[in-house]
Amino acid sequence: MSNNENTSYDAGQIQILEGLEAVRKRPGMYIGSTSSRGLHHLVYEIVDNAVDEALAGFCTEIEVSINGDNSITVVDNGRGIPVGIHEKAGIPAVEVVFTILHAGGKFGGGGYKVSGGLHGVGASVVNALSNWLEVEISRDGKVYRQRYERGHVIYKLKEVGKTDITGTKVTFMPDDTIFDDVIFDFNTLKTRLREMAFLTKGLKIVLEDKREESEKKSVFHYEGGINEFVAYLNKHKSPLYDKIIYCEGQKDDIYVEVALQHNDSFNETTFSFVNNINTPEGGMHLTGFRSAITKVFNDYARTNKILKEKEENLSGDDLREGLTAIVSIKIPEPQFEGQTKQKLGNAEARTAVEGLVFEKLTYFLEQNPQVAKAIVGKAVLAQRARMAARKARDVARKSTLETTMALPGKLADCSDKDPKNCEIYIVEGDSAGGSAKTARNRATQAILPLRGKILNVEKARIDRILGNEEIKSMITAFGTGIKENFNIEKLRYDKIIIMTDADVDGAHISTLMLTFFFRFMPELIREGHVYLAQPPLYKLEKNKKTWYAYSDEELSKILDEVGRDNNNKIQRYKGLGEMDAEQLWDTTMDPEKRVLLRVSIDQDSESELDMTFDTLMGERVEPRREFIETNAKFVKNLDI
Ligand code: TSJ
Repeated sequence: MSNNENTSYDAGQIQILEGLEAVRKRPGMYIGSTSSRGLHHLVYEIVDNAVDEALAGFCTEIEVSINGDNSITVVDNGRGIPVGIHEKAGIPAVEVVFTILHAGGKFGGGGYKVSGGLHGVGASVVNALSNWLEVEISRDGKVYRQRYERGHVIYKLKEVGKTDITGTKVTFMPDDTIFDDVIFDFNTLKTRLREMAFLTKGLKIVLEDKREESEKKSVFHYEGGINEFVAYLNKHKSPLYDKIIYCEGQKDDIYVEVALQHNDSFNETTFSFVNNINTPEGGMHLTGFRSAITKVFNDYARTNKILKEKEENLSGDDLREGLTAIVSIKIPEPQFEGQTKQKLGNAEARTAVEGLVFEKLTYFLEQNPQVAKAIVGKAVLAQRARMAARKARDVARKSTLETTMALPGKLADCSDKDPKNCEIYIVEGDSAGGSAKTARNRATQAILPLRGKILNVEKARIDRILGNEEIKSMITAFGTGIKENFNIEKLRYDKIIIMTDADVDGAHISTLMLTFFFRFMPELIREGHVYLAQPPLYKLEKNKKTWYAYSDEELSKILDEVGRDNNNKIQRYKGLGEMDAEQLWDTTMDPEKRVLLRVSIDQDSESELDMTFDTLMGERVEPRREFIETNAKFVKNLDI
């Protein structure tokens, strides 16, 4: 009998190691990547388990520390992971959690699990990808401990002391042979943990950096939950009304929470979550939210005769102008769809959200007629602007006799018609545009010169934006259309390259263009079609040889190599216009030699990015400078 048990234990052990070995062989399959993003996912994975304990109602506080040696400790005050022998596995339940793949949260009853969504791969994955991991559990008056190294058990679970508290503490050191870089970034963790705290009202999350030189601490604790999330997102904006509208409730086994407030801007900022996981592609819960908003306000506007009988309904877009909202649902078995598995597919989520929001919002508007009037009033203005814009577009279309939209006159197009081979340079200023036209490879490189600063789309309504010449030229040149009519298949160029002077003004112009792309054609950025050209800052000539430097450091390095003497002729480029066509080609446009920066959106902190654009493009001057300096944060290096 005992012999038998031993055999199955060994067999089990072998399977376990094979499971964790698979994780070490192909870490990307489990955590997405071994980049900094994957590294930080290890922390979220462990924290998610503690948040599950909070959702189950047994944990009120989670503490996350970046330790001096760059290991991570996560502590909660929950019940403590069970330590009894797991029936099937024949080992303590806690050991199952850390050594068996996909065992996370699979025992213990009921409740919603954060784990099981996009990450939620389980604590065993973190264990497999750690140099070492230690777990300490306080429960039933005792403290238990176990240690693992690269997933292997170092000693059996043992009792190490007595206690009168309960909870779980996990410390791990990520494996430096697996991750590109094992240094944790305080701000990255801070953003995600803040979001977790907003989404789990009442839960206190503390983040502490204990590394020398960088000691700091942040505490997140929101009794108001997503209400406070909306207030936070609207912090730098002017709300249209004081209250934040909040709907909460349960339909069948789906728990729904929605918070919203309009501000006086023209953009919508809605973030949706399923079991605390961001769903940037939306899905059924978001669809339900949107139809409820459209229906409730149109009903209100009709009932109160704000819309006359013969007038058109307000569109969803009209009603969502200036809307900031959080839609958060908890659902026992989420189905994720789409290419990136980030879109909620459960049809019952749509009915749950739509029904709940319809009911609660209708009641709220009856109680708060001033708020209702403010929202409907803004939507009516948006509707008028939308109709004016449509009229203008119709006129524009008629004047070109319904042929395909004529390409802008300023565009020097390329001759190759296969988008895969083509790129378009958006160039600041006519003179630089002229050099670029001379320099380019006519077959594959198109040039679109833009005059002066482009319109700040954060501060203009749609009719003005679509009336703007520079913006019109970009839209027609790209061929994709915008917003919900955007179609990536129609993109006429594989690369869209922004080329501006390497100074503060140039950075500002780049940012204005990125803002436009982000608001009107975000897929362009998401799918990696947008780039920033990198013109050099210096030219160095010596003994008939030429070097170009793209930064002060690089210039200094070159000078060290060639010798710092009187024969050096250094030119500092103040703008693209100072380069002749040949220089522009050699330094910035030749695909063989140039360096491009590919623009990307950090998916894990899209709400922060939205705020960045807002602070940058709003009135306040102070935050603007800050952004230009941190611009590179959402710009990723890419050598081509
Ligand atoms: F990820 C992890 F496993 F490493 C981990 C789990 C890390 C941390 C910091 C906390 C946790 C965790 C797990 N905290 N609390 C729990 N709770 C349970 O595992 C638990 C406790 C009791 C019962 C029960 O039915 O009595 C069930 C469960 C799942």
